Amino acid sequence: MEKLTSNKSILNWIEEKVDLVKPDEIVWIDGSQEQLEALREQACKSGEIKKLNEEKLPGCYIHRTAVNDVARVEHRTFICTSDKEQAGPTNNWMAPEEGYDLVYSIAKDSYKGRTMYVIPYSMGPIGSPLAKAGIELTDSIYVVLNMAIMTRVDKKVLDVLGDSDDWVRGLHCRCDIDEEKRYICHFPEDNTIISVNSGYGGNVLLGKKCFALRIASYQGKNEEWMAEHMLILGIENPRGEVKYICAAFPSACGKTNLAMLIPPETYKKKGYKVWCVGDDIAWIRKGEDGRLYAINPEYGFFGVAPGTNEKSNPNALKSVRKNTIFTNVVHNLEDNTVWWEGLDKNPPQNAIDWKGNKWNGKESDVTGAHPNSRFTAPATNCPCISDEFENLKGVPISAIVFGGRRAKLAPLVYQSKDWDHGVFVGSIMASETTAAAAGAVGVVRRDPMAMLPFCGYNMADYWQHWIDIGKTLDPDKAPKIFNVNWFRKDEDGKFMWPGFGDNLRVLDWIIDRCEGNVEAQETEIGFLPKAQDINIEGIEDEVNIGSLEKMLNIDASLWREEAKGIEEFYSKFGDRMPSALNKSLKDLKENLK
Ligand code: GTP
Ligand code: SPV
Ligand code: MN
Repeated sequence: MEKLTSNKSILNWIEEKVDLVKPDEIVWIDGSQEQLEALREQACKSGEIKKLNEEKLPGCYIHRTAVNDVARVEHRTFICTSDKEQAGPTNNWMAPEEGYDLVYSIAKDSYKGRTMYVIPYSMGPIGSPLAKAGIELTDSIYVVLNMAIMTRVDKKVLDVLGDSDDWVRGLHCRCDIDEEKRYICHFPEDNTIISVNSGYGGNVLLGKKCFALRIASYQGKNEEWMAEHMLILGIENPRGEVKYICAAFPSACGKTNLAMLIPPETYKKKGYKVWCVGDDIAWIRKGEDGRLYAINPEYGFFGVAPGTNEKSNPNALKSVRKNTIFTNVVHNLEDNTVWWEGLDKNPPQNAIDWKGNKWNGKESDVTGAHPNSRFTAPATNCPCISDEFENLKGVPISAIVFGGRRAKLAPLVYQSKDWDHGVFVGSIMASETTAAAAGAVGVVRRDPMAMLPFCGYNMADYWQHWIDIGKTLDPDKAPKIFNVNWFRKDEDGKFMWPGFGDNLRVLDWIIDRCEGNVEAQETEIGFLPKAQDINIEGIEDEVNIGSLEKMLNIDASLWREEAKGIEEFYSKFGDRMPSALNKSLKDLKENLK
């Protein structure tokens, strides 16, 4: 088949990998609809995907991964740098030589009898100064079809790249989906990712977490930009002005939901609108006017299915009504559609669950969809996709928001004192774990900037990078930094804040703070809203000043405990710890005395 480029660095690398994995055939993916359609047909024939009801879900497919392969595997994810210290205490590390030996020995000959698909893709709008190119080699059509939704797969990527070798190398081998031999290895010094023995999204769609966060965070450190686990949304006020916010929450903690939120009735009536630029990843760089600008490097949404419904996220639901791939959800055999827990109160009675077993929703005591089941949908399907989604320069950021799941401790919202203190607020993030990664669910773990599993280098150097970026910004132009917690619970274990669309009420306060339109009270941890400044018009039956005060309460003894946890965490980084963060921690402890 015709090669789509004459770029030597690409052709040589592919040749090397062909010698290693020995495919029967090589197919270059040009992103054309005809080619993708032929692949869909082929994958339907082999059973890799199934076509869903064309009337109800046009262009949609369902796929099941192996039962042992349903989430990211953080304990098998490695950063392979020459110096162990470069990876830092929060990453698994292997020496590059050892890493290559290990994955190559597993990948060797693994494409025999199979086809190698060569996927050229762009992270970010093609031609944007913030975009970067990648090539992924895979032996899975499912991966090709997902990459074609999640990234810009196009021959043009290669034309724009020309002879340059500034592109990220990705090799994915399904092998035997053997979890004992599953490795996701990153070689930041070589712009290379190698993933073996998995077929689950986060492990194999190499443009996403592997490139756009782990490799890109490392590139950003060296090139004065930032790659963050953040959604990007625009809030349009009744005057038609749009302010952009980036927000970092850990996996399965509400980024997609917030990015697509529908304003509460009272806001809608006044003329507020919310626009989605991105739901998972932001690449951020200083623009010519001195402000920070963000692009969404992705082209689609790889969203959590369970809990997505007409009430929680109608825009996500509309986004998955066509040209979407569903993974590990319930296959409803009654009408060849899909279902998941929390979609509605009518589970199908004649269905197949995520494990491939017969499933009767009314009688079964096991869940039908995996808690980390996902949809892969084109961003352009989203009814509230921003007009700026393809803007090559990105959108100017007014506020950065951090947040996590904390049943106690963290208030509904607070603001940092300045940029450096904001970096501290991000660095002390912690959250109860979710099903997005293999392992126990609901345990509080420290997850700075929601980047714990995604930072491609030493976390202390990453914090220093944040501080250094701040130094290049005029304080008037730097985004203001906040922390939110939608997940605080009362004594009965119930969420105190209604969340979802009502989160706009908190973003409204955040924007008011950025514009200098509202006062705040200074506390031990930062600036908090006065309860009466959070607009609860229309939800008075769920929230009142008294409950807001509880959500905004700072329990000094809990925070003193927290400070100990932070200190212990910081101590892992030794003298690499930025002094500004040590100072903020010292101030916090002093304030809590
Ligand atoms: P990743 O794709 O893994 O990065 O996840 P995400 O951060 O995009 O999370 P998502 O928006 O998919 O939400 C995950 C879960 O959190 C879903 O079950 C939601 O129902 C729930 N959730 C989202 N927002 C809220 C909220 O404001 N309040 C509450 N209580 N739950 C929420
Ligand atoms: C996450 O886990 O943060 C995700 C899904 O967005 S994955 O692609 O698996 O990383
Ligand atoms: Mn994510």
